[in-house]
Amino acid sequence: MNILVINGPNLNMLGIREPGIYGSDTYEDLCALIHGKCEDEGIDVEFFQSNHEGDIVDRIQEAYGKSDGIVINPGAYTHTSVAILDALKAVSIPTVEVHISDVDEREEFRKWSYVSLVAVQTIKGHGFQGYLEAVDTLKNYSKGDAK
Ligand code: CA2
Repeated sequence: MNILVINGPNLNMLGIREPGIYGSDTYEDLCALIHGKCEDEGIDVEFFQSNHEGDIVDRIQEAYGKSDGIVINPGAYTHTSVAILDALKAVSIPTVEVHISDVDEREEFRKWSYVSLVAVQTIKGHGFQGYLEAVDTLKNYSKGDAK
C-alpha cells in the first residue's frame, strides 16, 4: 500500500508559531511520526507540503493510478478550495481529511470544509495523532472494512 500525505499552507510553520493551537512539534517531527507508523504497518508513504493551491491540485493529479490513499490537511484551503475538492473527486483515491485543531470549536468560517464532501473520514482536534488515525482508516478501508 502507498499513501500520500499532503499538508497545505502554513503547516511548514508547525512548532514555530501558535504552539497553543498546533503544538510545539515541527512539520519534520510530524513527517517522522507518520513515517514511523507507516514503516511499522508496511506502508509506503510520501509527503508533500505546499502553500500554493495549484501545486496541491497538481500533486493530487500526479497521485492518480499511483497512490492507494491520501491523507490531507488542506490548511486554510479546507474552507475555500473547490479546486482541491474537484481534484480529489477526479482521481477518486480514498481520502481522509485531518485537522490538528478542533475546527468546530474555533471561528465560524472554519466549520465549513469542501474536502469533507469527498473524504471517507474527517478527523479534527486530535493533534498529530489524527494523522496516525487517518493511516489506520486508509489501511482498513483498503481491506474493505467500513470507516
Ligand atoms: O487545524 C488544522 O489543522 C487546520 O487545518 C490548520 C490551518 C487552519 O487554517 C485550518 O482552519 C485548521 C492553518 C494551519 C496554520 O498552521 C500554522 C502552524 C504554525 C504557526 C502558524 C500557523
